[in-house]
Amino acid sequence: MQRPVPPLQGGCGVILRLILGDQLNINHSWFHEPAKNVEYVLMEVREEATYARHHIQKIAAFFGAMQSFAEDLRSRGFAVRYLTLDDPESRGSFGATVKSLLDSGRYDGFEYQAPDEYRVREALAETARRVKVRTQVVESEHFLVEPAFFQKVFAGHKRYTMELFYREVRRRYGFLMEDGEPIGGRWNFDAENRKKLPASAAPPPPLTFARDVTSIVDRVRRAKIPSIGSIAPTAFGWAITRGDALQVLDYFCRELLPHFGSYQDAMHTDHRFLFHSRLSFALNVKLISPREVIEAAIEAWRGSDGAISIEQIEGFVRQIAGWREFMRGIYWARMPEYRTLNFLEAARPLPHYFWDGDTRMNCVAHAVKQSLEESYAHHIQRLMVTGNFAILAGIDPTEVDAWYLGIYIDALEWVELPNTRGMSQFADGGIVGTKPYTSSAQYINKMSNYCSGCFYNFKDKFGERGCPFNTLYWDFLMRHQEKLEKNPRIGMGYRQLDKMAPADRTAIKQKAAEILDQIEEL
Ligand code: FAD
Ligand code: DLZ
Ligand code: SF4
Repeated sequence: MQRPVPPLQGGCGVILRLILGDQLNINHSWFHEPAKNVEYVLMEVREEATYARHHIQKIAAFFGAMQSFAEDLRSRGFAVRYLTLDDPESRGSFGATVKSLLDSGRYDGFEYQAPDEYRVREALAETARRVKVRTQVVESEHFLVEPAFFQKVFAGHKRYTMELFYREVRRRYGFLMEDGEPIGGRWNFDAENRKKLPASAAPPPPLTFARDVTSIVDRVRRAKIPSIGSIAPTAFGWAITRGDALQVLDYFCRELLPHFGSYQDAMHTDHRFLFHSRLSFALNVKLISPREVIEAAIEAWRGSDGAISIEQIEGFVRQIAGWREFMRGIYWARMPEYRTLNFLEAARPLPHYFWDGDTRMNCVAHAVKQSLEESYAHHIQRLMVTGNFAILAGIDPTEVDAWYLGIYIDALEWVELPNTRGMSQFADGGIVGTKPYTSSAQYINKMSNYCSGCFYNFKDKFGERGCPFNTLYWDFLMRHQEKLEKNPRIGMGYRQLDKMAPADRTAIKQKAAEILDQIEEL
């Protein structure tokens, strides 16, 4: 419900503070207490809803979370304007809308929190240059470390490594540390995080909500915003308020953390979420902070009296204190050129089944259909199924980025880009990771039950039903031999290739050419 904005008068020091859709942090110092002569604005704008072809659940989650946040602020006594997509004052973009509000003469100052995305940071800096009022940019007060910390960790180093960075973050916060040493005697229990889900395992269902977002979906449809995927608008399941997010965190610590690490990399046709937390959206829009998530999980681990083992908690802490912050560091160290990198010169268009899931490759069909229905796939589905296929097939990383940026509820460029273009597509030539994350069907079969129900044969690479991942895996190594063979982390692949009979190498090349020729029909 839209309540009237209290009458603040311009010309007497009224400040306009912009809150972006991913800045819903109630613990930000802006919100310690209602300030006189400060008006907050949240805005649904066409440009944000269309810079990628977003999943309808992603748009509903952002607008729903923004609306709830505005209501929360109002109930605490803050003066808030909420501009819906169809509000006549919404001018289609952050910059144009802010400019038009400021040009009204109602405000004497403009403040905003530093945006996490380069695109938006540039746009708002440009707006700030064009308006006549005093402008101030403040920190968003969310992340564990700032880009300067990242730069300091890697000063004098030839390359970035997640492990080095992660250790420094743990030292700084004392996460899982005792007397300056990592608890458990090791920094990283990754080797214990790779179990296949046993047939008898029954992961608990995800904790979901049943909010009615019909009015949002209607508004998006009326505005003819293109979207992908499906939604049940009367029973929207994602956490979109801080209260929801805290419940999801509590549920994770009680029900999922005990097995999180062990089955972190597992995939299963019957279990879409396994032991994953589903906290990425709430984290990325700042409903909840990385520090409180990590501290709650560590407390649950400590209180479990050994029932939760060290590899479960360390695996979780590493994702948030390590990977999430590391990706942000890379993004800000390497933008804007990062989004143009294409080390492997990949240029093929994304095949149709990324949009409809209609393929005989069971793993891809499952990962895509799930993504279209849930706006979610977990890390290994993103990396080792869709991402793996895209890199092996040589898909243009710009098309791959656009797909990931649109389809996932948690997708914001600062975290999507280093994960997709960097970690998954190796288009950065090894800035994020030390080697391309590619695999044949062997890995997918080891970590999932996808292959047993597949049209293709996971053991074959030559025949009519030979798994495309197998053929393309070896063909990829041959195609990029010049660029990759000196990489010590891929050495084993090339040694195996050396041992392969020349006739087999030729057969693989021929079969791969056929597969790529008929990529739309796989
Ligand atoms: P969990 O498995 O429960 O992990 C806990 C938290 O750790 C996540 O919520 C997330 O905040 C963090 N995390 C885990 N892995 C990563 C990672 N590699 N990078 C950053 N944070 C991580 N994550 C996004 O938040 N937004 C994206 O746009 C995004 N795009 C991705 C694209 C590709 C190609 C790949 C391989 C990964 C991507 N990820 C992205 C990382 C990861 O897949 C998601 O964070 C995770 O699946 C979210 O689900 P969850 O909350 O259940 O995570
Ligand atoms: C993702 C998204 C969408 C779909 N729509 C909006 C919007 O209308 N208004 C808004 O403030 N934010 C939206 N967002 C999230 C923004 O893209 C995100 O806040 C910026 O990119 C800053 O990183
Ligand atoms: Fe995927 Fe190949 Fe396994 Fe089929 S056989 S599920 S295409 S890896």
